[in-house]
Parts: sequence; C-alpha cells; structure tokens
Amino acid sequence: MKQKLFWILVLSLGLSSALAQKKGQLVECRSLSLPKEKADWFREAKFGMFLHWGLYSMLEGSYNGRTLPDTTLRHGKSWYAEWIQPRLEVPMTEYKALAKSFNPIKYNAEAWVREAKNAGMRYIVLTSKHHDGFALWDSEVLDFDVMNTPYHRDVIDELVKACKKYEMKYGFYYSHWQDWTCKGGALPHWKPKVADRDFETYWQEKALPQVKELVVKYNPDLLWFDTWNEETHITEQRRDELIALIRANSDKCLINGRICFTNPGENIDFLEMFDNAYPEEMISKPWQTPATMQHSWGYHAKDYNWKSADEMLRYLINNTSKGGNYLLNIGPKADGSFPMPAVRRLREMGAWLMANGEAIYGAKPLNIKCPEGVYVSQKSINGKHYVYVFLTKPIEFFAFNINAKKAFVLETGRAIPVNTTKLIFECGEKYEATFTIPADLFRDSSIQVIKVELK
Ligand code: JFZ
Repeated sequence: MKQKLFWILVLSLGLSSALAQKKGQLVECRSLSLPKEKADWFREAKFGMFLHWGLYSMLEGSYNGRTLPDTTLRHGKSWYAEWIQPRLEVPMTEYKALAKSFNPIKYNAEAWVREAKNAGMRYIVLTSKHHDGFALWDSEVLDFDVMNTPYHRDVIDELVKACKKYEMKYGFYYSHWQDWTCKGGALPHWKPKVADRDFETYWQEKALPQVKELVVKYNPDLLWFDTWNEETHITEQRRDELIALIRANSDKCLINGRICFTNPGENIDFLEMFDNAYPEEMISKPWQTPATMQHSWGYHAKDYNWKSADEMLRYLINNTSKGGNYLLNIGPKADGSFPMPAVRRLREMGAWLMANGEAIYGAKPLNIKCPEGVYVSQKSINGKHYVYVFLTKPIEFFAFNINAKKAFVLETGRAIPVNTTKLIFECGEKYEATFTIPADLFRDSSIQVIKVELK
C-alpha cells in the first residue's frame, strides 16, 4: 500500500525526476532541477575567473616550427592554443607523451585564488579535463591524469583547498562530449563522426564516472560543460542522465546550458553564451559570457591580442546591466605562473572594482532606455533604493524616468546636479530626472559611476 501511495505522490507532484532502477533498488528520487535560490550566489557574484590549463600549455601555441594564428577565425577555424593537437596535427603519441614532462613547479593554488580575489572575482572555473582528455586530478577512471606526471600532485585538490581557505566559489570545466584521446570521445568536426555505440562506451566508462568523481571528491559549486553545434551525441537522454547523476550527488552544484548548447532544456541552472558573446537584451534566467583576455583560451606565447582592462570592464558592466555574469579567462603558463599581461589587467580591474564594486555585485538590471555608452543597475540597501549609472564615455547630460532624490559620484562622493520633475498625463503620471555631468569628471579617463538615491 505504501509503495502505491509513493507512486501516486510522485506522479501527482509531476516531479521531473530521474528514477533509475538499479539491481531492483529504486535509486533516490530527485528532481532534475535545483531550487532557484541555489543560483542566488551566482547571480550576485557577477565576475568569475576561467582557467584553461593543461598539457597544451606546454606547447604555447607552437609545434614543429609552426605557430597557430592568433586570429579569431581564419578559414572558419577557431585557432585556440588548447586545440593545437588537431590544428597542427601533433601525433597523438607525441602529444600524450607531454605528460611525461608536465611539472608546473610555479603552481601555487593560493596565489591563483588571491589573484582572482584581488581582481574582484567571486568564483573560479578550472578546466579539469579539456578535449584532449587529460585530467588535472587524481582520477581512478583512467591513468591519463596529473598523478602520472613528474608533478604527481592533485592540482584540483590543491585549488579546492585554496578556494575554501579564501571563501572563493569554485567549479570545473569538463569536456563531456569531445575527447580526442579516449576511444569513443567525439572528435573535431572535420574528422569522421564517432559511431554512437562507441560514444556510449566513452560516455558510460569515462565521462559519467569522471563527472561523478569530480562531484563526490571535490563538491564543486558549478560544472561547466562544453558543446556548441552538437546535434548527435549529447541527446536529451544523455543530457538528462548527466544532470541526474549530478543531482544525485550534489544538492548545490550548478550546471551550465552548454551541457547541450542547442537544447539545454529546463533543468540547467544558468545559460552560457557563445565564446565572447555579449547579449543586447535582458535575459531572465541566470547567464554568463565566457570570455578571453586575448584570442586564445590556453596559453599562446605569440598571441598579443590583449584586451585592455577598460574594455573588459565594459563587458562586465554590459552583462551586469542585463542581469548576467562575466567569466574572464586566464591561460596559465605550463610552469603554473600567470602571464604578466594578464596579472596587470586583473589588478587594474580589481582596483576599479574596489571603488565601484557596489554597483556590480548583487546589483540587478533596470529596464530603462539609456543613451549610448550609458548603462544602469539597481540595488536596495537598508530600505533605500539606488540606481547606479555607468558612464563609459563623456556625456553632458541625460534624463531617466526615475524619481531621483540626489546623485553623487560613487567613488568620490562628488554631488551631481539632478532635477526631477513630475509629468502629469491623462493616463497617469511619471517622473523625469535630468542629470548634468560636469565636463571635468572625465579628466579621470576610467569609467565613472553615478549613484542615484530614489525618493
Ligand atoms: C569551446 C572549446 O572548444 C574551447 O577550447 C574553449 O574551451 C571554449 C571556452 O569552449 O570553444 C569553442 C570551440 C569551437 C567552437 C565553439 C566554441 N566552434 O567551432 O563553434
């Protein structure tokens, strides 16, 4: 009788749950989706550090006298340094042999986390296994991992301990679809499509067991899966099988939409934009843009396309104003150190956020029309409501339909003249606040933030 009641309850609640019969036992019934509030920290964090680090970092974008172009797309190809093996046709035995000399003597997880914190970043996502199949943790599933290198230390375990010490949220990129060194893993699009039965073997014998390892051993706050124009192997069933596995082993781990970019479904926790893609419209679900500081994700010694800190702050502001996050990537060198151009930009961004972070962290979007170069966010603090106005280029005045009480420069406290009038119409009334911006405000060339207290 109890069993019958249970099924009636489950069916009547309409739980989209993952029920799997295993050896006659009913695996714990859990919904495929997390309660929305589990993603609150993500929504509020706004700014994260992405890290692409692995055997490819050792080649630095060059192999056998050839260097990957540092262009975004040439001949329809994304010439990222972490793609060097298939792009420059590095023989697989030679590529895998890199593991025999991987020895990042300068790797210091606490230094990485301090650098991220100092930059104003609130979470870190490290490539635990990229498309090359090499694992940066002590995996029981396969030997192609960091424990079988001269370094012989669990990189991920050290990073997790450092993140906990500095109260930094953390997660892992895991390439669940492409795996160029494991039979059955999907291959670059220009190579023969892998037979589904072979992919199923990879899926059941490597991908699912390794994801379970990551969740059970390291208890991440999020997992970053990676697909793009994938229409074959990551079926709805496999997508939901992977989600169910994570839900069965974690009550907090957020899952990104690139688990199946073309068909993410309703049970993922945040949407992932395309690489370096910045939406113009508001998006209600939590979302983020994965972005590079230069062209490549993995370390490329001859990729000099470094964006300025100012440009990257604008991306952060754009995404904040539309309710999203900015996951900014560093490609550490093979020795475990951060490239100097990356460190300088991180510290410049951190300095600006030290003075203006109040307008970013925990701020929500505000859907009002803004002049070009002007962005807004909003926040309530101790019962008062504020609008933050980001001026990314000089402007003399602008008007918003808000009931502004007073306005001042967030960093300095300098008063900004604002005149608010009530407009009466037959259909109702609205307020219009006109702001006059002193020209000398832009002597300081960085982005200015005006804090507006509403009545
Ligand atoms: C994917 C990875 O392939 C890349 O190495 C990096 O990890 C990035 C964050 O995610 O990027 C790609 C690569 C190729 C395409 C799209 C995203 N593509 O060809 O459409």
